[in-house]
Amino acid sequence: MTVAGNTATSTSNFTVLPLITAITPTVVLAGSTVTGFQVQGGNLLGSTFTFVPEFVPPAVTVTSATINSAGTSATLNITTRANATGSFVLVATNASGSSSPVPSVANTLIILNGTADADGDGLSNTDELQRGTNPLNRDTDGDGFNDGDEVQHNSNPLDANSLPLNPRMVFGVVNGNTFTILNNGLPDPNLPFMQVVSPAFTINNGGLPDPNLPFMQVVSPTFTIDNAGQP
Ligand SMILES: [Ca+2]
Ligand SMILES: [Ca+2]
Ligand SMILES: [Ca+2]
Repeated sequence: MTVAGNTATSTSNFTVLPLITAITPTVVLAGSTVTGFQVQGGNLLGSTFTFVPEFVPPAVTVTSATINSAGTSATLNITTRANATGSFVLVATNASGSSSPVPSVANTLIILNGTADADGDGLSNTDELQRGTNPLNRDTDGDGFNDGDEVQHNSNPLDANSLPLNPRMVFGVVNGNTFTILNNGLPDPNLPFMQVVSPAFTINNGGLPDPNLPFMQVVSPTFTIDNAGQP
């Protein structure tokens, strides 16, 4: 036989098992039909496809499978049963045997409940699959703002360069360029933990005010908290 241009010989017969190297998509909803489910791999000719573990009734049903002539890919149509959630491994079986049933990123299909929010980012799993965000990652584009906050504040959760116009509204914090707290006093050993003991206490916020801030937030570039009283 020839593998990757190298010819190997054997004095005994051996079989080449079906191999699955990738599936697309890897996350689907319970109670749905997926057409054009893609399988990549090798030695797939003559294979039938099943998802394990197999339940009665089945959680995932393969309704059709078309394998390319090279045996390197297949296109399936599948349906998932309502309320059947969890992880399932796609296994290809032909006359030579079966592909690995060991779960890996290459062969594992995750089925989610559409109305749930698996990653807790404020968007339902159904909403995320429709938007193209990852229902298993709070921050799909990795820009520090979770998917639900980005949608709520009109930035693109799929573009790390698209940020909420007013990050303060998301985090509820001051984001000025400079923020300093000076406390020159020495701590009093008799005070409860974490109380301030200095007669003067200053917070210097070098950032510019945001006109969109809610009422009662500080808008001066510099503000001071003076604690002259006794604790
Ligand atoms: Ca979510
Ligand atoms: Ca998400
Ligand atoms: Ca984000």
